[in-house]
Amino acid sequence: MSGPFAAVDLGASSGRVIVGRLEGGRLLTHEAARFPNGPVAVRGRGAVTLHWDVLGLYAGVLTGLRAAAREHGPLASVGIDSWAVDYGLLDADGALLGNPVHYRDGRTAGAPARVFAHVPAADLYARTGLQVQPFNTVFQLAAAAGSGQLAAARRLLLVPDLLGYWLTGAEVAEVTNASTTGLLDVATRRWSPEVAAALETGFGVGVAGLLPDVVEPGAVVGAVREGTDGAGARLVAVGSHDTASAVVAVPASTDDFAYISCGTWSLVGLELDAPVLTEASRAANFTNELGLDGTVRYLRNVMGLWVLQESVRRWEEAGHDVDLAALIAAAAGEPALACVVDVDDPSLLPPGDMPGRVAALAARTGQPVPRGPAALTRCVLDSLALAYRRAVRQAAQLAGHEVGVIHLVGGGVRNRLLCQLTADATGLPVVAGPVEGAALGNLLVQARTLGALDGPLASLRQVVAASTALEHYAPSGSRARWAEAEARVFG
Ligand code: ADP
Ligand code: LRH
Repeated sequence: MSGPFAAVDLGASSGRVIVGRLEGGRLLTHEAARFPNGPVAVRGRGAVTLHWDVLGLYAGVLTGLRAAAREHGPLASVGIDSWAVDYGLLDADGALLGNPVHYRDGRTAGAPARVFAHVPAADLYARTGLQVQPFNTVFQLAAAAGSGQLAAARRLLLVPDLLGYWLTGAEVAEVTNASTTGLLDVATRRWSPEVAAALETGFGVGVAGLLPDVVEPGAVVGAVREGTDGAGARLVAVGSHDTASAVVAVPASTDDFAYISCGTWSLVGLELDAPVLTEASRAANFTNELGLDGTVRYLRNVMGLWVLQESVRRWEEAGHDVDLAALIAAAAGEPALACVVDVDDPSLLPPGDMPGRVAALAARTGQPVPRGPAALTRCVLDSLALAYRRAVRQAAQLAGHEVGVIHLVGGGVRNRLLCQLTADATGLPVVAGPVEGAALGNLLVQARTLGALDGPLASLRQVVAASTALEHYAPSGSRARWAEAEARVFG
């Protein structure tokens, strides 16, 4: 069946429903719906908690599926991907216990250290291959230990699986997203009994009973129920972690590629056949997340365009109208590498005064503080490119994998200044596109599952290349200036 397929792709800044159809070896896409997404701060009895508006997102999904079916006819299938690590809890009746907590919420402060007291960090890395981020599901669960919600919970579903459950009634855990939890064994691609035991003994969290069976992308999870928008369509497990779907859609034609999935986050790394679990890899905080067809996504999280997004939000709150294209054009006119910061500094993770925090980082390293939005934007983009340079170089070294080209996918493709800076900083050619990488990867896995395509990952990538206008950036300028800037921040 050549379609129509519907990709539900929920990013941290927006959700979209994109319809695709295969015609003559090309994937033709149409955006059926787009809706905003972001943290909602709620003050309960105690501190403020950041949540996702998951019912609002589900309403957006339903509206999108309705529009898709109206415009393109009955849907053959639906696939859902979203950001990683966050989850909803269901009670014994299958009802949602509260709004999922946002990974940027502060409740996980100190949680990694408490977990490491029960299972040493090195052991956890050996089993799960996962980088330490305070928001990994395993740390969120440790932070939530003792709560009424966890006590009442009978099922834990990651966000895409939760939406799939509402559409079909089926409860599963898709493996690419499960691999971001810190609860999955990277070798067996199944839940780790050892990590579950540590959570149980250390925190009284009986996670084993909460977790559903793991499925690989390409499994048919169920059928969308009658009376629901999209009824009758099959729900296909895709790379339900948005980054996994984005990596599927990297239009690489050779093996020597690195990718940057560039949206709210920048996920920078390599596709490998096997995890890298060395001590050096752990020390560099590289992660081994799971990908399509048995692959490993060996990557580092770079804080990403979030820093710019959140700065823009701050300026708009202060009453300024911000036009992103004009801001980037102004940043292009600012002096290069005047000030660079470590964009992965933990101070930049929570929402808040991003311009102030970036300025504080600049001051801490004795650099001139960027004054005004254009200079601040230039500092953020230079700093992102610097972080990409380090991550690509370190991933290549740690995995013993040569890199000859960088593929950049996601909303950042639209930021031509960032694409050029990435080529300049790394000294590598950059191929930019597609913008909607995750949605394309999602659609292609559905198409293959329903028999409209066959063959390995490489053949799916050929379809992306045939369907997308790619932009090429050649490295320019002095590499020595980037080395000097790197030394300024990282010594
Ligand atoms: P996510 O999936 O995480 O929500 P996206 O892949 O949609 O993120 O990318 C969002 C980012 O893309 C924005 O933060 C913004 O920086 C960038 N972006 C989107 N549109 C444009 C544009 N027209 N020009 C420059 N950058 C853009
Ligand atoms: C990007 C992403 C990333 C995760 C983060 C929580 O959207 O899925 O891969 O680390 O969100």
